Amino acid sequence: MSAIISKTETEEKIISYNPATGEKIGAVAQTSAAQVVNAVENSQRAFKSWRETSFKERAKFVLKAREAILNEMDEIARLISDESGKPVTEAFSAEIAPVLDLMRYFARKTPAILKPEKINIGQLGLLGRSSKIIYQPLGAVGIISPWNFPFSIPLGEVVMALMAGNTVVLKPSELTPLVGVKIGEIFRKVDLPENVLQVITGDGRTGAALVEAGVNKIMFTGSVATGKKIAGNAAKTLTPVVLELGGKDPMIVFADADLEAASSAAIWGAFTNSGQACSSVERLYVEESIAERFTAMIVAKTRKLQQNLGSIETTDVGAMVSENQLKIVEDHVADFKKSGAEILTGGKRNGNFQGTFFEPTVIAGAGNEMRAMREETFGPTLPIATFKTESEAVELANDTDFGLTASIWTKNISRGKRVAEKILAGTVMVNEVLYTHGIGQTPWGGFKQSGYGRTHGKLGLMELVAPQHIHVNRVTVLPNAWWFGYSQNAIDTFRGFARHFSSGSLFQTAKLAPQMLKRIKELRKK
Ligand code: TXE
Repeated sequence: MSAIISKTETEEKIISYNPATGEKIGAVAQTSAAQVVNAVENSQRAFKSWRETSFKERAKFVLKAREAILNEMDEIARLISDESGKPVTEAFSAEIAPVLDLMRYFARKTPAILKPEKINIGQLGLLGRSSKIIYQPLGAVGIISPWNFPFSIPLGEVVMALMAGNTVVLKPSELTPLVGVKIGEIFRKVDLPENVLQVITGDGRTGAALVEAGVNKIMFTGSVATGKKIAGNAAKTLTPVVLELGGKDPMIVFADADLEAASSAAIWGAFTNSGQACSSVERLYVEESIAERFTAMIVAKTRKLQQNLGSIETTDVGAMVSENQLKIVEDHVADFKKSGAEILTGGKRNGNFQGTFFEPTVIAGAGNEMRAMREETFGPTLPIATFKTESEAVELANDTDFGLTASIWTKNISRGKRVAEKILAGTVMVNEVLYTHGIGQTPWGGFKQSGYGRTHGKLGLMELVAPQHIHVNRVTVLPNAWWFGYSQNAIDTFRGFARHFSSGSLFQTAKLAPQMLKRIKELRKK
């Protein structure tokens, strides 16, 4: 059963609010450092038996949890929307549907992905030896997750960690703790063995305590600043970390692109989840010859977006998660204005609401020298800049500290692929934008300050296991030529190893046979 710690020694509580209305929707405990240590110890104990379970048994729990989610999908979507401010439609499209697909995929495919692998050691003189890699679970994995996709990010990682044979301690964001608690409840409902998954609520202090509590890996998604702190603290105990940090993702639109599709993609890429996605379009580079027409299409489409409470089905853009987040957007919009860019639509808080709504904002005349084009905004802004040549577009797109995703629009697919390979980002899409986190089969992670390591896909699963090399020698009757009993004869043999054996050629290695025999005889005598 997954334990949800509900009381702290200090009785300190975290209140969860609906950011669209300001209503209080619940309260959870601020888990203390001592409780975190206790949770990790319990996790390590549970690991001893969980690691012995078969893939089939693990999959059974994951698939049952999947059923449980399907059964209460509407309530879960509503909770996600209420706690984060996002439209309930996006709770389905960007969180529930993709994570259910991920659950099915890893429940079925983990055994194949983690199948022991034979290595061809290819050394003719090593006959009788064989090598293989097996994948061992790591132990207790700490997952520290953000508020922007409070269901799909942590749940996807939980499922992958469990399938690989690890136990998990999950610390959801303090802004969306109830969704995190819900994940714990789902697994409790399907009778996951005790302490295999524990959800500990709390703020950054609880997260920091988890990093230092003796977990075997930390999977972190959040800001660059916190990522750096976590990497520093984890280094003290050599705890490995995967860091999925922010982005300042570029979209490049060439003149030959399908402009109808590209303009719809641009506004969705910039404004979905109120722009609070690490792979949001935060910089749009348009080829100069079509810039005016394309910008007009974007402005017209943006003005048609419905901004409203997330609970209303026709809402396109909901509230932002917090006042703090909204203030960053206000600051960046002010920076754009001050730097000479032009606000074409939006640009301010939406005064029709009490909550944290910022109008979808389109900005023309942006340039990479502006601060707001360099720092992550994480809000509903779409700054547009222009370029003249393909190489200029690549240069502008790469002129950033980040490198999570990028998007290229052209009807010329070979050009799209050529440009894609020049962009320094973990994922580059041609004629697509933002969404591949929703394909659990594909790797997710960044270059540069966007972090390191991967979540999702085969590479993500590999982060959750320790590859172990097993080497077997079936022929022990002959001594190894390189063992002690060094002599001139040994040196001659090793010289032969260097000249003939390491060439990989059967013919060359055969030449070494008389010298090898001499050496073996010598060793036998000793
Ligand atoms: O993130 P934090 P915040 C970016 C985005 C946003 C900014 C700040 O630019 O404006 O980050 O968001 C836990 N040790 N992204 O303040 O602080 C914290 O409790 C261990 C990008 O919400 O990074 C929460 O669970 N853990 C991003 C988680 O870290 C600590 C998603 C994230 O919080 C900790 C979210 C510490 N010292 C924000 N301090 C993305 N990559 O998608 C905090 N935490």
